[in-house]
Amino acid sequence: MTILTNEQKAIFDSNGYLLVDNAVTDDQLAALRTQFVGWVEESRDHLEAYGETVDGRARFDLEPGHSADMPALRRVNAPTDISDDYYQVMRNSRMTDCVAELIGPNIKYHHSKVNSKLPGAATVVKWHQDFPFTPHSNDDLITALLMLDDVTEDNGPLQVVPGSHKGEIYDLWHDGVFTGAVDDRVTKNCLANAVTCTGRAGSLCLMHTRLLHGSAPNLSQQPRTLLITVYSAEDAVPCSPNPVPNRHQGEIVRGVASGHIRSTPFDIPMPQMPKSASFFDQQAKA
Ligand SMILES: O=C(O)CCC(=O)C(=O)O
Repeated sequence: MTILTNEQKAIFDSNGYLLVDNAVTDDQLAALRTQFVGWVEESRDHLEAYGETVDGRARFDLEPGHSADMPALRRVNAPTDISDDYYQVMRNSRMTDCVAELIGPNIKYHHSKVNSKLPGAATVVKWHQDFPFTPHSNDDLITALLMLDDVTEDNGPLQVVPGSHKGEIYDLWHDGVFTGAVDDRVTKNCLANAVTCTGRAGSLCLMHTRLLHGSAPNLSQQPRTLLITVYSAEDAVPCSPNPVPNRHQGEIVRGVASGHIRSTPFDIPMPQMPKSASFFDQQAKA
């Protein structure tokens, strides 16, 4: 049985993202939420980032101002390494099925993290594309953002630029420094073309790896917690180390290991190379 309709697949192809309701069961959602509450409780015992991922980096990251009384856990790296509930949802949920229907049949796990924006959290995610963080031999990669809380216009929702996955890959280096964000001119264009992704807890935003996206601070009284999971087609081979190394990277979660490598030539702009007409320039001309 398929989950996505042909119309939904066409929307993903043309917009570069797709919102899907009820991407996990109620039990799965409850288990993910309960586990996260447990991690927040645990964070009360710490004053700085703690825990260890497979490469020795901190697993739990804290917002400035975090305290035992006002815990502000903002990131859990590789939750699938330490929670069977998170691992099972990554491997075996409607979310996994949706990804397989879009870039399958053979799908590989890359990494995951939980991003939390507590009420009043200043955390901003600047506009960027994911592909430069996880370059592969082809761009059949999906970032699946599962809402663990209701996401509204006010609690720091994800924002995307529809169709931008068909444009260029923007430089994240400025004046010789890697900023992780596109430049001010592109940011301005993103804000002018942004669409906000809201939904009930359990909803999923499936995002193409080249899609321009960002998110604003949480100015509301409601938390905003996202489980972010990156999957690739099995024949997409990583060209750089995993930014969130984990025990399960490379596991085939749907289909089979064909061992094939498929590559696509990319025009990833280098700082010294002239840039081609941007997505926005092309939009203006259309
Ligand atoms: O937490 C968010 O709102 C988005 C996170 C994101 O874009 C990322 O981690 O690449």
